[in-house]
Amino acid sequence: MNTITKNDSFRSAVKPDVDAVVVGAGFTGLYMLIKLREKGFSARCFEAAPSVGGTWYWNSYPGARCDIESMQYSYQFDEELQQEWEWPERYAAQPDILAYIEHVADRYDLKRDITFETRVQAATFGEDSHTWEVETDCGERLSARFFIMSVGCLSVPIRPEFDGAEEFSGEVYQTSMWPKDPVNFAGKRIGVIGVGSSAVQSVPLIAEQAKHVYVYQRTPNFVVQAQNHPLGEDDVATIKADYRGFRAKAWDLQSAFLFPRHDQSVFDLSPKDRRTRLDEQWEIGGLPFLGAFNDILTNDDANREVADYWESRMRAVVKDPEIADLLTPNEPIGCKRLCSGTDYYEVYNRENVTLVNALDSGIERLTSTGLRAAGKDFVLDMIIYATGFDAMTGGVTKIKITGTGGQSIQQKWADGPRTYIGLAVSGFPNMFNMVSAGSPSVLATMVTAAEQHGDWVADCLEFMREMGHTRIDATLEAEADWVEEVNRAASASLRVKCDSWYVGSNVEGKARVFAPYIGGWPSYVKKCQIVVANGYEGFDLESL
Ligand code: N01
Repeated sequence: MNTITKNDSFRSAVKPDVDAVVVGAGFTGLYMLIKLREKGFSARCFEAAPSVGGTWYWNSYPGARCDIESMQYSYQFDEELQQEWEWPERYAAQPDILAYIEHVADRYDLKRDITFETRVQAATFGEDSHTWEVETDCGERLSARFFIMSVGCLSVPIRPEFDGAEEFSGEVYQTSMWPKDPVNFAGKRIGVIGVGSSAVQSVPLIAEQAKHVYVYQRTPNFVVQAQNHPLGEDDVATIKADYRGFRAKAWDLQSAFLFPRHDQSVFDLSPKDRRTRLDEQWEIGGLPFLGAFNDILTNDDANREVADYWESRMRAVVKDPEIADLLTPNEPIGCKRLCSGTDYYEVYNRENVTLVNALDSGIERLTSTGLRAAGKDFVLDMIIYATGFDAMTGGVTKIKITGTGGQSIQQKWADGPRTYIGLAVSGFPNMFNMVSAGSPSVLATMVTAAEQHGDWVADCLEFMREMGHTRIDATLEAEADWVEEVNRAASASLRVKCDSWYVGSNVEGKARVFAPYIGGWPSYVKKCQIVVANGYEGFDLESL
């Protein structure tokens, strides 16, 4: 007699080529591979770049570094790994992050499951087979029970299409697709378009070498001093003495990121004490500046107080008051992602740097010798686009994904992303959307989020194998409830009040929706646990 075990049934009716296809070999994709292997699932990972790293592979522009501390922006699943790795700086530079990711890929022998320089361009769910048919741009087709999108939140660069772009005869670069060979800025007139984090980090370094840098700013950003520094042996030793305890403390926090934060309103303190607190938090540097008070992102008046403080710090640096005016944003601080920089405002005191107001008439066109903006022609040898990303959803919608009933992901998300706990999309069974819209993702420490998602998905697959299920799909009701919760959480935050990539307004035609879940890391994790504890509540499970 032929007995079908539960495990056989998981693979029975139609045996796919692999259990899972993983798209992307950044932090999330690599962790997913580790977990799949640990649980005995076969997997193929496809990665467009020649090596691992995801967005950290491509964003190798001068000055690129992370705005989350290196001792936290790293994996915690393996005590040996976190003990053995040595981060040189508080905020890791891109080459150090890439070296770490390469180390992880080699340490766990992950590259043998990754096909590089290959993009997944289409995936279609088969209702009869409960598998995904996946197609790459190299012509390979394969079937997989599960389709796991580890494509990153900030991985699809956008470049505005200016008239005359093809006429420009100089060098053209984009921060998010930076060449691997060194770029020579010496003696050159360079135009940088954009003033987001990528420009904030690169402009001071480019200005040290260039003949002249013109920075084209449409909307000013708030930039705080990163206060980056080499990591002291004592600091590292203290954390490593109880790395697990340190990580556990971070898990209890809204952003899964441990830094000094104060559970007090701006108005709980006298103006003098308020200033002292802000001074202290300024000296800590980087994103922790927003931890000075608990109502900076929820109360307009509190936010204004903190923005005024920020303005006083910026004006203390920038010598020309008209330039300082131009650098002052007219929106809540922290509404856009706060930029963490090193000597950014100092750069505008240099004779070889000009800030150009590209707000009113914008960049009118590119010419053979440079560009025309603010009614003037600028002669340039090089143009650098620091113009950002189709964030949160771009990596998913770029692929031709077809779910049940022939519905495409582009149709499904036409009015904004809809997910169930960020991980699943109703009508797209057996697809998991990692660290993206509908989960804390960019509002949490991404590597921590990658591990939480990877664990959840791997456990789910194991559960399905044990139960003999071959199909899992979020119900429309559960998805609608979660979308409502995502929107409810967002509406309580000032972050919905300005244009930013969080709401998709930087991409023409994109629905304006606050994409990440801002209800906090602990409540999100708890929700994921409840879903499991209640037998994958909100999901329909089927077996072939
Ligand atoms: O992109 P951005 P980014 N004409 O979208 C301008 C992460 N990151 O790559 O604001 C003129 O912030 C645009 O102007 P406006 C981090 O999360 C992290 O710098 O739309 N200008 C804006 O100034 C960050 O938030 C790190 O008016 C145009 C700029 O381009 C996220 O990535 C480092 C324009 C884009 O800024 C994105 O940062 C780097 C046009 N037609 C990145 N189109 C760290 O960890 C766009 N712009 C520190």
